[in-house]
Order: sequence, then C-alpha cells, then structure tokens
Amino acid sequence: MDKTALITGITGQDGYYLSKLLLEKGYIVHGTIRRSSLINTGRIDDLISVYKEKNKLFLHYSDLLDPSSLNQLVQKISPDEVYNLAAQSHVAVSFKNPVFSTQTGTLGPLSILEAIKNSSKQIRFYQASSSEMFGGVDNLKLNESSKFVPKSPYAAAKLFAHQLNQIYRESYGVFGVNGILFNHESPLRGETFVTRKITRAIGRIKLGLQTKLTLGNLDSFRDWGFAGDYVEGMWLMLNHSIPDDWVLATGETHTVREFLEIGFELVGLNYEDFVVISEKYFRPNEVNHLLGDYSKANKILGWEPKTSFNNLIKMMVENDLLLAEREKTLIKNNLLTPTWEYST
Ligand code: NDP
Ligand code: GDR
Repeated sequence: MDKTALITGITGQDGYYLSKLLLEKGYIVHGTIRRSSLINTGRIDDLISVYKEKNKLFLHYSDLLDPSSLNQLVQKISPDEVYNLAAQSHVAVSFKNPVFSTQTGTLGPLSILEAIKNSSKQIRFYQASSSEMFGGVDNLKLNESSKFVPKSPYAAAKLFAHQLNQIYRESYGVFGVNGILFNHESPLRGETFVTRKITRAIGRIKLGLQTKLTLGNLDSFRDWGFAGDYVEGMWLMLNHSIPDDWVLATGETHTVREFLEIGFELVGLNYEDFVVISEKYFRPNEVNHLLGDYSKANKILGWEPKTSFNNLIKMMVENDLLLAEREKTLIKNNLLTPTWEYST
C-alpha cells in the first residue's frame, strides 16, 4: 500500500521540494492551501499537472489558525506522516505582525498534535523547527544540545512548538520529530529573503531592469544550504526507527556580503556599485552568527548536504537571469509594467 502524507505549507519553498520527493517515492500527498485573492499554487503547478489526475496529489483549504480544519483533515485522511511546514516564516515580518506570527507558529502545531494524539493510528509528525531558535549569541558550531535563545517572535513561536512536540512525545508517545534546519535556499525561495532578493536583483540589474539593490545588515553570518538536499533529511528523520531532534546544516558559514560578492561576480559586476544600505531592513534584534553541526544526522541517518555554497548561488543566479529575460520580453511587448526594485 502506498504511504500517505499530509503537508501543511505545500505552496511554500520546502512544500514544493518535499511533495516532489514524496510523490516520486510513490506517496499519496495531501497538502493544505490558504484561500487568497489570487491563486497561490504557482510553485507546485507542475506537480499538480502531473499528479492530480492520477489521484496522487490532493489539495485542501485550511489555515493554521483554524484547528477544526486541521483536526478534520487528520481524521479524514488518516495519514501515515504529517509534515508541518506552514508558518509565517519571515523573521523581520514577525516583528511587524507578532500576534499572527506567534499564533500560527504555536496554535498550528498544537492543533495537529492534539489531532494526532486523539487518533487511533500511529501518525508520524514532523515539525519544522529552526536554527533561529539558537539566537546566534556566540560563534559556536550549534547542535541538538546547544542552548536556545530566541530573538524574535518567530523564533519564540518555533521554540514553543519544538518543546511542545517533545512534550507530546514524552507524555503521550506521539512519534514527534523536530528538524532544526539552518537556512536553506533555492530558485523557489521567497523573493523577500535576502538570498533570493539578491539573485533576483542580479538578474534584473544585469539586464537593465533595475539600477540598485537596497539591503540591511551585510555582516550577519548564515549557514546556507540547498532546500532540495534538506527535504531528503526531513524524510529520513521521519522514517528513522525512533522520534528525535535533528540538526541539518552545511557546517559552513558566510556573510551576506560574501553572498553578494560571489553572486555579482558571476555576471561580471561589482556589488558595491549597486548596493544601498537602508535602516528599513535592519531588525530590532539581529541573529548575528549561525553555524550548524549536522554530525548526528550524518552519523545516524547518513544525511549530508550535496550542494556547495558557490553552486547554490550559481543555481539561483542562472534561474533569475532567465526570469529577468522573460520579464524584459514582456515589458518590451507592453505586457508588463516595469518595476525598478522589488522591496517589501
Ligand atoms: P515559505 O514561507 O516558503 O512557506 C510557508 C508556507 O506556509 C506557505 O505555503 C504559506 O502559504 C504557508 N502558511 C503561512 N501562513 C499560514 C497559515 N496561517 N495557515 C496555513 N498555511 C500558512 O517557507 P519555507 O518553505 O522556506 O519553510 C518551510 C518551514 O520551515 C517554515 O515553517 C519555516 O519557518 C521553516 N524553516 C525554514 C527554513 C528555511 O531556511 N527555508 C529554515 C528553518 C525552518 P502561502 O503560500 O499561502 O503564503
Ligand atoms: P533569516 O533569513 O532571517 O535567517 O530566516 P533572511 O534571508 O530574511 O535574513 C538573513 C540575514 O540577511 C540579513 N539581511 C536581510 N534580510 C532580508 N530578508 N532582507 C534584506 O534586505 C536584508 N538585508 C540584510 C538579515 O538581517 C539576516 O541577518 C530564514 C527564514 O527562512 C526562517 O524561516 C528560517 O527559520 C531561518 O532562515 C533559519
């Protein structure tokens, strides 16, 4: 019998890579989508076109703030595995929308855990925990035993869900897994996260569609990997014999400035000629340094990152050069209004 998975946040970056992986493994995948004024399945449209008609992929309206919808889905689908990827995932936005960010980050996983606890089936649960929970207070290599010092509403909500999952594991025997993932990026990364904001700008600047790039703190360090590698780790964790907490990272850290240097060099430009710094993009509290130690996942699950920092940037820049070319053609044919700089 094919396994069944329920994925919240299937329309996000990780939702795409994870559902693709599971569908290719033969899973039946159910995903939750939010009602929005525009159709928001852009990232997964290619999967929908292949797998929906084969009755392998199903989409359901739900929201992390609606426990009844999550409970009904768990009951109706009775999945083997639930991956809770949905979240208001932007750290800077969590300072601006703290209530929504906290409610989605806490009530969502709590509702799912309650539904799983009350199910007669042993449903495995994956919670998308985050390296943001560590707070980057010193320059250590961080692992599963490192101290958590959350520095944003986003991180505090993630830590609540992380600990709640441990509590349900210990109290009720729920098969709850926490994946503490360090930053992972891809050509499908949201365009307001720093890496994608940079590579989108590189493509547009190279093709004359944009003249400058406005950013905040260039000196923070992040351990950046490729999202496609990380979703394999999620699946390995959930299919391990015991539920546990796991760090996925690359074991390398780089500054935003290094990302800029390498990215702009790939198209023969110098980032210093285009980057403008604005207070607008500085956060009330910054996580200065993140570096992960994935040795536990490597030793026990056999997981390791496959994509280097330079190859990740190259993949993203190449994708965004193609997007800029397409955009340029649409503008030339009066099918699109030029936008000089994307900023949110
Ligand atoms: P994205 O922001 O790309 O995707 C988030 C998903 O959550 C989207 O599908 C979004 O829907 C959905 N969503 C947001 N709010 C709600 C809500 N109230 N109810 C239901 N769905 C909602 O994030 P990623 O794919 O990058 O990340 C996946 C998860 O992993 C997130 O929980 C994130 O916090 C966590 N994480 C990510 C890391 C990374 O580097 N990418 C690192 C560590 C953890 P819509 O498309 O409609 O907006
Ligand atoms: P992060 O990712 O906060 O690490 O969270 P983000 O790309 O937003 O920021 C990384 C670093 O870049 C600095 N920065 C800017 N960031 C943004 N977004 N926009 C800017 O203009 C800008 N200029 C500089 C930031 O200050 C920060 O230091 C991501 C998310 O995916 C979370 O959901 C996830 O949990 C963590 O990674 C691990």
